[in-house]
Parts: sequence; C-alpha cells; structure tokens
Amino acid sequence: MTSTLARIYTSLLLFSIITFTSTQITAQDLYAPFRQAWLKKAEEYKPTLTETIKHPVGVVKLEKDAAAFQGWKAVNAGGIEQLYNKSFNQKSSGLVVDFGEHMTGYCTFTLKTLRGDMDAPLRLKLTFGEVPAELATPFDPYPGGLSRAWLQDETVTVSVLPATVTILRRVAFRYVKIEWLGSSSGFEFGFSDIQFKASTSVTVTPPELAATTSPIIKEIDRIGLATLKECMQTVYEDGPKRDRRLWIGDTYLESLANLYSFKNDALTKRCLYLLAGLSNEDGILNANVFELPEPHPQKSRLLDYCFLYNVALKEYVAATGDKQTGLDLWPVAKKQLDIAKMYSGADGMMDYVKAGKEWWVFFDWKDGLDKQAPLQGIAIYTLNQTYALAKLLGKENEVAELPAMAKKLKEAAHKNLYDKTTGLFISGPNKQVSYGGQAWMILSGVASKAEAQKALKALPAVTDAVHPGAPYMYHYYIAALIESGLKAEAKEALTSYWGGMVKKGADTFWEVYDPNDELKSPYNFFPVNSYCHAWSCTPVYFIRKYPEIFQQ
Ligand code: RAM
Repeated sequence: MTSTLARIYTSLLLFSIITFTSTQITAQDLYAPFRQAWLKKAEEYKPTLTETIKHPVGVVKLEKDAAAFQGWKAVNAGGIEQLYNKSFNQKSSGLVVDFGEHMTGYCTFTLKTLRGDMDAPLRLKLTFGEVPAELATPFDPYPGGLSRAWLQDETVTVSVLPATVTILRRVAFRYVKIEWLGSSSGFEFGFSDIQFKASTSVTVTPPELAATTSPIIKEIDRIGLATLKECMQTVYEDGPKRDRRLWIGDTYLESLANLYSFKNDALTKRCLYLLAGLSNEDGILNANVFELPEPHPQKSRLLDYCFLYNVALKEYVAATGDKQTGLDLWPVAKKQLDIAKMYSGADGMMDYVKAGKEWWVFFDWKDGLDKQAPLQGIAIYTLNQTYALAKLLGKENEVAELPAMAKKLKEAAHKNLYDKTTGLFISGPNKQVSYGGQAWMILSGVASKAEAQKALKALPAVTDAVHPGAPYMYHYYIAALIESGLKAEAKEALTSYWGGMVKKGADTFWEVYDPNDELKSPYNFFPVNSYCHAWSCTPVYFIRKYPEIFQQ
C-alpha cells in the first residue's frame, strides 16, 4: 500500500470511529432532544450584573485577641488619608484598608511618584480577606487540601508611574492588606486612590421586617441578605471567594431565601435549566457546574444533591406558578427518582452502605456522621416532594407508584430507626444519634408530630449526639423544629447559632461554623474556608416565611 493510500484508509477508519462513537453518544444521551434548548433558556435568563464603585472607609490594625473570632480583630486605625499621598515603603508595609462591607468584584488603585526617580520597578502584594484572621495567618507553607491558589494574594509589579492598576482576578473581601515587596531607594511613591467595582445581580431591596422584630433577628436577616446578595452573581454561586460555582445544594437553599427576599425568579430558573442542560448522558445530574469559558459540569455525582434538585424545582414551580419550566424539566426530576429506586431494598430500607460506596453522600461537613437515617429520610422526602411536583404539573399518572413507595420506606424507617425507649432516631450499626438524623426523619414525616417533638426536645441532653458541622445542616435542623411545631425552640436555635456569628463580627455568614472550634475547616486550613457562603443565608427564608415565629 502506498503511503497516500495508507493515509486515506487511516482517515476513513478514524472518521468511522468518530462517527460511530458520536452516534453512540447521541443515542445514549437521554436528554438529546432537549439539552440545547435547556442551555439556550439558561442563557436567556442570565442576569446583567449591577456594578457599583465603592471606596474604603478607613484603615484598620489587626490585633490578636483571644476573645475575637479566630483570635484576631480589626481595630479602627484612622481614615484612608493614612494611605493616600504618603510614601508607601517598608515601614508602611502590611497596612490594612477596610472597605466596611463584604464585596465581590475588581480592585483598582492608582500610584504616583512622590519624590525622586523611579530607577527600578516597584512590587507590591495585595491580600484580600473576608475575615481578619485570614490576613493575619501566613499562607505558606500551605497545609490546605484545596488549591493554594484560592487564597487571594496577588503580586503586582509596576515599571512606570503614574499608574492605574486593576487586579485581573475577581476577589471577594472586606479588608485588603498591602505589603511592600521592593522599590528603588531614593525614590518615593504613594497611593492616590484605591477603589472597588462591586458586582451582584440583585437589584431590589426587600421589605423591612416588622417593627416588633428583635434587634438580633434584624441583624441576622441583614447579614443573611448581604450573604445572599454577594452569592447572586450570574448564577447562584456557593461562595464568591470559593468555589465560585453553581452547586445544587447551595442553589436550593439560596432559591428558598430568594423567594422571600429579592424575588429574582429568573435566576432560579436559569440555574435549574443550566443544571439540567449539563447533566450526564444517563440523565443523572452533576452536583456542580461552571459557567466559564463556556457552561460545563464538574463530573460529580452527589446523591443528596440530585434529590434536592427535585425539591428545588417543586418549590420554584409552587411559588411562581411557572408550569412551563416545571414541564420542561420534569424528565430530569423523574429520572433522579431512579436513584431512590436503585438503592431501596425489598425491606423498604435504603442500602446506604452500597450508596456510600458508589456515590458521594454528603449531608454535612461533619466527620463521623452516619448517613443511614439522613439518607432514608431524604429519599422519602424526595419521593413526596416529587409527587407534589407531579401533581402541580398534572403528571401523577407517570409516577403513580410514588405514594406507595414512600409509605413503604417510611414504615421501614420507623420500624428500624426509631428507638421507642429513648424517643430518638438512630442511624447505622452503632445506633448513632445525630441532629441530621432527627432532622431528616422529621422532614420526611417518619416521625409523628409527638415523636418529633420528643426527639428534638431530648436531643440537647444527649451528650454524644452528632451536632451539625456547618450552617447547611443547621438549616435542616431549624426546618425540622418548625415542622414539629417547636416554634420557640426554632427561634432560639436560629438566634443562638447565627446570632453567634453576628456577635463574632460576621459581615456575611460562613461556610462552616462550629461555636466550639472556630478554626474548623473541611480543607485543613481555615483561611481557605469561604466566609460568605450561600448555604448559610437561610435565616432570611425562615425569618421572612414565618413572621409569627421570628418577627414577634
Ligand atoms: C463545598 C462547597 C459547596 C458545597 C459542597 C458540597 O465544596 O462548600 O458549597 O455544596 O462542598
């Protein structure tokens, strides 16, 4: 065979392999007929960001204080004139500028010569921090489990003055520490301006709370709104510092809070379509997706988040009456039910061991949390919520088996996980008692109202009960208290947990918060935690949905 012929054969062979593979892929893609339309809709509802120029409110000093959050506080150290038009040098290095609020966007500053000739470039480091301790803790050697690059320190080299420099990277912060790394001697330079272009897709101000609302609840609501506003960019981000992307679990809670505050239904709709459009070819959702450089998923199979997509869709349709979106996305919701079917045994119990081997079963950032009870509960909850969605859409006939299935799982849960002697729900081989387990057994309706009240009242006295690790799980605990009719307890739990963050100086609510371990980090280094995290904004939802509990 001549080499030309060989090339032709090779190309033909390659062509047929590619054609065959892509035909296979298309044939396997469950949503092939809809996918592009879903992504188009997601694009159509992409919000325009509102940009506002913000200026610093002053300069602060970082002071060690054992009583302050994570051991550090920011103390007022004067106006911004401490920075402007003064020589910036080794002595001023480490100065911290305070913008007075948490912001997300782009930083620009202007430098000018004050004296002498610039006979070498100058170099600065700017470190953006959401909380004071983040700026007081050395980043290196970096012990964290996530990329070091999440930390917001940027080095800038300037060769010619005057110069206006914009840091290319989008940052999320309140404080910026400026360090001098080098400049020529006999030459002085200074800052004449530093400003910030802050962005959000939020455009409305929600109504004031009732005048009877306690000051601490008002503060919790205000900070919750700030958290949500910062996370509402062109998608519901989980955290504007990290991971800066759309996660189903975070989106569910953000969309609930949004329903009762900013009411940006279009953003919820966009996110639901985006997640659907970027699901796997077998129809199962990915837990999170990115927008850039073009929308694409992170291949991530997180079991409880697939379920929560259905709940988020149901809540959206119920609140907005937007049946068209519900009908468009119904095949996705229906498909996620396969997960419940796949792992529920003949005895009505979810095979949590098998599920745990095959999936990321999350529920909370809490080591040692046994997932049996939470998984059984969320499965039942999802079956019920999806059936409610089917009813809203007139699709009950497509899922007629759901009520019986939910009943079977519910009865099995009660039989196997309810401890009549203690009145608590247990989970796993060691009969673990956890807040998460009680919460999900209650939200799913496994517990009667009397049992729910008994369990939740007994819980604080159980010394080895597994507590929530993050505000995310705290949400479900508060929801369970409300569901059980324990209104005063719900108010007290919300006030002490989120109020705890308020008292420790939170500008926005944190990704993880353990009152007994402020340095807790799922990533082995607390500065890489997100301190403006979507899933922590839900007091906004509770406070505004239940004024009779929280605004009296
Ligand atoms: C983290 C993020 C995100 C969350 C997932 C499960 O990476 O904090 O918000 O949804 O975990």
